[in-house]
Amino acid sequence: LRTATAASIGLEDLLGNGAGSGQDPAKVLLIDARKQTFEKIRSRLKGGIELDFASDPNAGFFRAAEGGYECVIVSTALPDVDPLRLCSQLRSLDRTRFLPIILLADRDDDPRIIRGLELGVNDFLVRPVEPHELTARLTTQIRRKRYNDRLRASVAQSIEMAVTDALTGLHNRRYLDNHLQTLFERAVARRRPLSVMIVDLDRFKSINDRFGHDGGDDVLREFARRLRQNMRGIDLICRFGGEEFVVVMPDTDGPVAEKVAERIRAEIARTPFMIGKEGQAVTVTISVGVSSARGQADDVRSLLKRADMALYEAKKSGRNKVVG
Ligand code: GH3
Ligand code: MG
Ligand code: MG
Ligand code: MG
Repeated sequence: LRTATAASIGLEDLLGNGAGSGQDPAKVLLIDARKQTFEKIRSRLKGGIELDFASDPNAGFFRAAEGGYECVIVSTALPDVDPLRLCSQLRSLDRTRFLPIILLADRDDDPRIIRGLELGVNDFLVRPVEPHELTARLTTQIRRKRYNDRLRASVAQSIEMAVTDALTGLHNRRYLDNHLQTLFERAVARRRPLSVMIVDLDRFKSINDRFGHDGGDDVLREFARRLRQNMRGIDLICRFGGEEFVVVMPDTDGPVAEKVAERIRAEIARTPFMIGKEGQAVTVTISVGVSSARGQADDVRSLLKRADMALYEAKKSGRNKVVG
């Protein structure tokens, strides 16, 4: 699974990745009206930090939003522009929400520094900038940002893994449990149709028996791929367990859902699956039970129950069938 490695990064990876620890240089953007300030600050920087410069606050804002920077220094010396407004704009934009901001202010500018900190500025520097302090404050912000970025990515990937089936990459049952109710309520409230199909591979035990568990896994993966290929982006496709799959189709009534199911059934039966390294061709068939939401009086449990009963009918009456 693509997400497995990144999600398993340890605390050491997170902490060891700060600026100045042999990693990529950090790009920092200075927004200040005077080129002189830029040259002064750049000459006082230690290695590991690359300083860019924007003399125009609007241009600076857009460059910060384009990404690639790990910290931005906003100077209070910006004619015609409120530097604090610029800071709060950076804070409110998705692209720059987590970008550290350091306010560069004059010694007697306490009210503005305090206001900046209230607005979410991360730190401040006071002119004239002392070289060690400059590097220390920048390094702290860059290290914190790198740590937070990795932590955020790791949390997002853990969440994704918790709702993803590792074998097929489809959503898992937990995801379905969380989302079907929402999709159902939305459909009922908008008086839109909603259909569900439960798909079960026929005689799957015998595929395992003939080709081993790995061969069976190949079939499940390939089936998931074909299922995904045949459904729309708004359909919710999940591996319910074992060799059973559930597809939720918003904006789809019963007759259309049955047509979709029939198309998939025919495609699966028509095109053999290639199993194992030698690529043995195996014909696989599926049975499908379809049900549709019946408005206010209906609920998710009975919707699934009806699809399951239809599936049972399909199995009982000979398999390789769709029952609605
Ligand atoms: P039917 O047509 O009645 O559905 O027959 P079946 O053999 O498909 O039915 P059954 O539900 O009895 O068997 C399903 C088999 O699927 C049993 C189980 O070993 C196998 N299975 C469940 N999960 C996996 C998996 O992740 N990989 C593999 N290879 N097999 C699995
Ligand atoms: Mg079964
Ligand atoms: Mg089966
Ligand atoms: Mg089954």
